[in-house]
Amino acid sequence: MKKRFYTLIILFTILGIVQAENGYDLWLRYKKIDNKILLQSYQNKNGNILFPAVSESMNAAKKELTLGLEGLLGLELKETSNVENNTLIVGTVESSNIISKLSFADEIIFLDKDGYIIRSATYQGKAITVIAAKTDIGVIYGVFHYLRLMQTHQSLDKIAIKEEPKLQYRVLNHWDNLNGTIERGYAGYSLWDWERLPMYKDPRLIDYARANASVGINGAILNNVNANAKSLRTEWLVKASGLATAFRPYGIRVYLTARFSAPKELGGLPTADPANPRVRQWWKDKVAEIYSLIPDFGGFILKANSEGQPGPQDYGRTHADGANMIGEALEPYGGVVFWRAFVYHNERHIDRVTNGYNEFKPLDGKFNKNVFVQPKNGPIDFQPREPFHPLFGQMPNTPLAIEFQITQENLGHSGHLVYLGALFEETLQSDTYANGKGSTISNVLQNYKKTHGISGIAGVSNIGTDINWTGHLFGQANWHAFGRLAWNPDLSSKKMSEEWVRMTFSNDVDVIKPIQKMMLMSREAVVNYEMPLGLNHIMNYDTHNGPEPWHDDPVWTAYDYHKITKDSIGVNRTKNGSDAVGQYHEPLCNKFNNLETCPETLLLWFHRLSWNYKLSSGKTLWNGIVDHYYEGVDQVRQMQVIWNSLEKRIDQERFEHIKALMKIQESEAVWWRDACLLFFQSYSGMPIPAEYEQPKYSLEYYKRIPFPYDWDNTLFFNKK
Ligand code: BDP
Repeated sequence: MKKRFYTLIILFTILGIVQAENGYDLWLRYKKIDNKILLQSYQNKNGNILFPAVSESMNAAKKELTLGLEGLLGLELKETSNVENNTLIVGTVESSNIISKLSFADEIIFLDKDGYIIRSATYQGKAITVIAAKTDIGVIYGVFHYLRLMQTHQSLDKIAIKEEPKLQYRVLNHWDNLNGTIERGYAGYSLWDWERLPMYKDPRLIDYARANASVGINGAILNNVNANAKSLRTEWLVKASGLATAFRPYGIRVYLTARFSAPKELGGLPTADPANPRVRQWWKDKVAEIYSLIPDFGGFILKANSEGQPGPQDYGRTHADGANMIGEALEPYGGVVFWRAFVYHNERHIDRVTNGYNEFKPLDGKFNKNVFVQPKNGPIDFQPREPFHPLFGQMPNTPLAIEFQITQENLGHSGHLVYLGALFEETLQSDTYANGKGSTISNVLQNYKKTHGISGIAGVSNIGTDINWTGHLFGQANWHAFGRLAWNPDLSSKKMSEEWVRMTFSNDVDVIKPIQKMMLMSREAVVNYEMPLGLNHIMNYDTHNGPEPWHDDPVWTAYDYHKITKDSIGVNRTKNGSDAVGQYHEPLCNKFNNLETCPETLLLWFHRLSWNYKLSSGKTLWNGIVDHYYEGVDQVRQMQVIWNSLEKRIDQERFEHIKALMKIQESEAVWWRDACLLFFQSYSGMPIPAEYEQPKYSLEYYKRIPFPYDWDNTLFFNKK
């Protein structure tokens, strides 16, 4: 028996299985620092620790510090009661006598509730390092930052860090159904084990909370925006309270989706009209019940009068009427409402791009003070590239929270490596010109804190039960980037990607540089091979994976999005067209309207052009489109070469995982390229230049090939 055990160990070691990493530990791997000099200096700084932990959150922070020091430095957390040279002191002014006596104690008291200071200081002549915060949750954030300094090999000498989040509500939006499936989720099933909750709390929930807290996320919206009223029934609320208990020490509040018709479906009322006093009372009672179970409940998200969901317009009321009813119910408890602005009419004569603005702009200033209106980053629907949503900068009197999608619904699901840091950054740094130059979306979002006392951001999660959480290991980078940007929307994707690679793979520049290069080129690659030059919404109708620019049925057609004919392609959204440009402030309106100044990346979004239109390169539009699709595939192939060159530097399991997925990405990029170009060619009649590798199959083949994933259509819009 013993012999067999040893044989197995030897076998596993040879196969590299023992050392293999499956990605579960995310960016919190805490592997021993391999640089001897650094290790020594870190060990010196962490030999004595003063960390009186008096609350659940403090204990969680201390546990994390212990884990980090053990892993990174091979040190046990040694607590001391005397301050000696090189003591690390952690806590708040209340929890630590010493912190309360520091020269910068006042600065700590005036920090934001989530803020923290990490500083090298002296106390009674002894050199100390302090991690101090105003609240216990701030201590957690500080500890994660401190560990990150070591994880990314930064010096612990002369530290002077002061951090406060730039946005207050930093939430992950899970599109999880009550049956455990996830709408647009590509990493397994929901992490919420409803059946065994609230008695059994999967330890994974703690790791989920740790990961979120490590990047500053402080809210989890538990269920799908395509709502099921059942989630508000008492028995489900009790279960949700189990999740709230698990997350609470890490500063994560839970939120629920509210189905607007719940007063009818659950309360038995004949109506859900927000003007009806019984309906209003129903929401008040429901909210009171929720707070009795979850005292720090965050609030609700609502998708109303959108894609078939019920809403106030069913009763001739406005979005503001509906949102305010819910807002008023939550207000006494400090809860908030995220009221989504993702609305569009399924009417072909109306330009969908203009719908959100048209419905919400007239309501500016009409919302209760605890209501966020939440537009998606762009005016259509999470495409590889969109201009920013025109509501940003146009709702000065209503706090807007931006919604990004982290799950790659339209960007290759979990089969493609697409680093979204670049997409998020592009949007957040877009200038709305709301108050002249420099009114970036980031600034617009932050400013609501000053004007309305609340500011927020939401990301549609890409997390599921897959062992590595996100299906594609690089999906972790998108979760990380979202969180980091939620805390500080002005971080650069370059900086975040470097940090993530250091923590996820290695601090060796020969690993960092190539991986970063792949990440930073990947967003432009997906734009190129899926929808270049402002093209959009030409993906498969059901799965949203793979090309289907030919989709055309009486209800929905891709033709509205590309409007292809034998002469031209693109949508005229100029002043002479649908005038979507008119929804942007000057000088953007004119910039987009004018062909000479419209960024080429958005050309066909705003303009309808003939195939022979001359691009800035001097090439015709047709040849430009062809070039972009080919470039996209080339970029993926370059990424593949880069990844394959890292074989000896990455553990085998993660290396092979990415290598295999890169093959899928390459073949699907070719699929996108060839199918789209053949389809466009069937109108333009123009050739794909002979020097390019020619499509292997016919357009008919691409129209016929079965979509590789037979997505369960019954989930769509939560039809059950
Ligand atoms: C679309 C998704 C759909 C969502 C909807 C939304 O395809 O599954 O329910 O957005 O955001 O992109 O409400």
